Amino acid sequence: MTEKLLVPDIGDFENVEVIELLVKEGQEIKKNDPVVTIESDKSSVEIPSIFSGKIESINVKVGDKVSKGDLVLNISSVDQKISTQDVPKNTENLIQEAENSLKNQEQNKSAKKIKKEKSEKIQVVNDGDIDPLETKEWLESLTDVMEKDGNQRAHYLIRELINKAYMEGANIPYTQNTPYINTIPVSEEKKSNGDQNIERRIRSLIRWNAAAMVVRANKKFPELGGHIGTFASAATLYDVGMNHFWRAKNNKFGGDLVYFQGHSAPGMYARAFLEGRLNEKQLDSFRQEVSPGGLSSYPHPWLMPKFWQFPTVSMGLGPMLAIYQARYMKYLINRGLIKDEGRKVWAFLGDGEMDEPESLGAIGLAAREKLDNLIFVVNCNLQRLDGPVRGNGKIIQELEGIFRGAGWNVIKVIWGSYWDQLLANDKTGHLVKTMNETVDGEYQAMKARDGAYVREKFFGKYLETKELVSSLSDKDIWRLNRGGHDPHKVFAAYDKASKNIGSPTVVIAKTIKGYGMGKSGESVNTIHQTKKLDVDDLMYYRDRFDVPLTDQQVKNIEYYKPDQNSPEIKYIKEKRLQLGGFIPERTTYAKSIKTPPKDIFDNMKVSTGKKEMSTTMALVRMLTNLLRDKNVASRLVPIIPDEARTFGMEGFFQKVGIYAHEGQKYEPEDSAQLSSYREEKSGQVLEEGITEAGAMSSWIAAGTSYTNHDIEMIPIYLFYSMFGFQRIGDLAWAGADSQSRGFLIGATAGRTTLAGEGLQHQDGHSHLMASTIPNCVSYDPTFHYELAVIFRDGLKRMHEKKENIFYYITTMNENYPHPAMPTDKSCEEGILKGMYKIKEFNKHKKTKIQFLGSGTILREMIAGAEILQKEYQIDSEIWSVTSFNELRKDGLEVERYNLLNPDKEPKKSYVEKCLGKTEGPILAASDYMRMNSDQIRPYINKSFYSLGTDGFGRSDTRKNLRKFFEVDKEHVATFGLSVLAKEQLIASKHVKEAIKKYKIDSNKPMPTKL
Ligand SMILES: Cc1ncc(C[n+]2csc(CCOP(=O)(O)OP(=O)(O)O)c2C)c(N)n1
Ligand SMILES: [Mg+2]
Repeated sequence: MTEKLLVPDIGDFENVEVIELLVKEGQEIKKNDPVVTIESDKSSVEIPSIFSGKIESINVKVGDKVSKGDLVLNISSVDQKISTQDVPKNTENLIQEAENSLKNQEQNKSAKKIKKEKSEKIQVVNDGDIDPLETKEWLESLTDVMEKDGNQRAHYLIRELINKAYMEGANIPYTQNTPYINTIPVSEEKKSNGDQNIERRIRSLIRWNAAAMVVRANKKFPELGGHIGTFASAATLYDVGMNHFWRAKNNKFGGDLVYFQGHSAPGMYARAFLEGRLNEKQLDSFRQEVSPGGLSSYPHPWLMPKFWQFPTVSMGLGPMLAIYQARYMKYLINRGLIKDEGRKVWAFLGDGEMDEPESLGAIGLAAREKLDNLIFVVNCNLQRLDGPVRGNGKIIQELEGIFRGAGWNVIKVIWGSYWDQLLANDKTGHLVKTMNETVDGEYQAMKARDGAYVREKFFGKYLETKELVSSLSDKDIWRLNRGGHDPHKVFAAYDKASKNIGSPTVVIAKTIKGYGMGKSGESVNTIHQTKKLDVDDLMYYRDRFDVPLTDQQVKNIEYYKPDQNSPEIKYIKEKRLQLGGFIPERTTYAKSIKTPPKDIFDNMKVSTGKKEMSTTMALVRMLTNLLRDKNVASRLVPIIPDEARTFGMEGFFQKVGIYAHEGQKYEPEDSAQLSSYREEKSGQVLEEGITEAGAMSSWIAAGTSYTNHDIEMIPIYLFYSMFGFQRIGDLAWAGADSQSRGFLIGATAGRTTLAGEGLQHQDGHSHLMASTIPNCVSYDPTFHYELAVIFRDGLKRMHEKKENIFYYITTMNENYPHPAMPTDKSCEEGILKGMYKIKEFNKHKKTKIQFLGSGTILREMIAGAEILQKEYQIDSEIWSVTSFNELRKDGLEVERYNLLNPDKEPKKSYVEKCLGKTEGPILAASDYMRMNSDQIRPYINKSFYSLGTDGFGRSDTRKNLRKFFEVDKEHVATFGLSVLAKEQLIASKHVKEAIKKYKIDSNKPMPTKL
């Protein structure tokens, strides 16, 4: 039966042009196959067929204008058979979810209730308690409920009580905090099966070697720096993970991903030394990286590409990157690109670091997306660089409140096992009360003193607590340990964190900065920067951790590594073997992606005729083409921070869907439209919302997918160019260090091209920022074919040849016609190298000038050259400069070669090759600061002048902005004349005339001063 395929609802648009026919008459197609592409002045979308069958006739052709309801084609439809394959994806997801939820319910039912020992503890008598007996009764009832019906029931009743109180109008003070004790009660602690004695010995050796490598390096060269106190506080937190939890990547498993706290790196090297992965010579080259084999100061994959996976030392980036990494892992799973193996992402953070806005900036996303594959460990040693993190408060409680409020599973590990008995004996609750009341400044000061001081200041506060420790010696009191130094407590916390379902977990562990360093460092404000220890300190450290070194060996600051066959080395290796290999380790087994055929962008190499288009739109068209390439399509990761409509990308919503881990639980308002807001569990677009930092973190996760997930992906992050490097520069640097591969697209770029928006939106410097990153390749193309050539080359270099570079390309929102690609064979090479001749005016053969233009300003130069040709009989050659940055890189290299090889034939820079033999002075311009084009000045021995958009942007029309910044065609022509006059090639009267004619105010101050 013949069916008619009509143009569906395309939103507010009418008379939209058909730009591509994707099918032919007689062709068999399936439901949802795209049949034509239509394009408005803002975006292009494909119309899918809603029938399967054979196309009888096509009713539209390229160039036709269509509106909703117009006939596209007739199709002889085949009956739809209902098979499992035809179940719409969403329904499939619903069924799957329903099944999962049933499974979970079953599991919950069968989960045995945890019976508690009857607690004898009675809560402390609070100051405001007017009826302690009644309080006792309520508390006992609660204990009974917990014993009889379990925690869930107790929670339920408490919630009901709170609700009831609210309904009755009671004003309940809000609290996100629990008492200042461990979250996991002793009765629920899972015990480690490790050999604690041997683990302690191993840990002690790692501690020693980590400190020794820093001290040795600084003894040699005091300028090298390094940290001892941080790892000293975190050793147990890492060791328990290394011995029992973190599974390495191997041919059977994808591996857990661990973000190490940057300045705890010496500890990781010290462990790798015991594991036999690093040798003494390497440890001795800590922070001496210039010669090969040196160990980098902090985790830097660029410098140690086989070891480090994640750069973390710029505080705040680690937490954010880890959250988006965990989210991206789920994205890959939900898209069916990797298996769900229960892999985890662990991130180690400092308590001082948590003050960075980025550290907490994305924790809401982690909870919202139910990232139960994510575990934060915050090492609360109560100190940062200068002193206490919260002298007057309690960082652990503060973080607990923040994370709990955001929906995280919070596990506090405050007290070590030596406290268990004391807490059990705290019948009056005065111990917990003291713990609650003591501020971090006091906790820190106590650990810098001794047991007697703790007895007096802490336990001495109340009679009841004094009594509690009356039988303990000062030494015993001193031994009362903190949770983060107790392997049992840490193990129990990690165990619980690993098994948590439905939310991310944060383990907040209390430790001591400079743990074990005694008077020289423990809890001392200056410990962060201590990198030298004198002999006495070293002796103390050796004795404290029973490191088997003689006094002389200590004086020599020797490393200690037990024999290969020692129980310690055997144990450490065995543990890692059981966990699949070593961590950290960076490997990649990803297959490259075959670059799409050359003709994939052919439609961008022909002239658009009169049709006007922006380069942003050309890019979106290109992406649509790429989604038809079978090798590339599934690997594209379009990332947008709430700007899809700005860039005309809304067609992607329907075509590939927006990633949403829960699918779409609602019918979108625009469901009847072609570009409806479609969310799906297997959606491809990462619609990040308004978070450039988050979007960039996703880009890094996807750009390093080839190493962290062994699958090459192609992230394309489109953003307002002004909110790119300027906003997320540090993340871009970390992305570069991580060897991320992918595209950053600075859309709506150019100081004068983005009209209207004004000072804070108009970008005239992002290319200069891009040029600061060594492995960033950047381009500022003008025409669609340039974009196509650049993009395809990017795909090839990054994703087929696996070069560790990334691309920054600016695209603009100015609409103009695009010419066909010049047929000159060298054009493509020129586009990629940074410049090629696009036009020549040589009618008059008298005077000549060279114009170099970039981005949209190239068009002003062409127009300016036309004026000179027509009105002043001046010839010109016009060069499209696709990248001043790339030209400069080439120039730098050539210049260096020539200087270092004085006896060899000098090489020519590419700029020199292009312009060396040309006639006339050079005038260069772009929509960026003059510094952009000035970059190539040194590489051409000719008179060189530049125009640019130095200064603050402002809102106005494009025309007025270009006049203001003096980069419009009239200024190009006038400055062109002026340059020629200065070179004494024409009379200066022509310049004066032009200034008058084009109403140029020569007394106007520089735009930088306005
Ligand atoms: C963005 C940034 N700002 C400043 C620093 C310098 N810095 C390095 S460590 C540190 C203190 C860190 O304190 P904390 O997070 O508590 O870590 P700890 O050493 O105590 O474990 C500072 C300020 C940095 N690395 N990154
Ligand atoms: Mg700290």
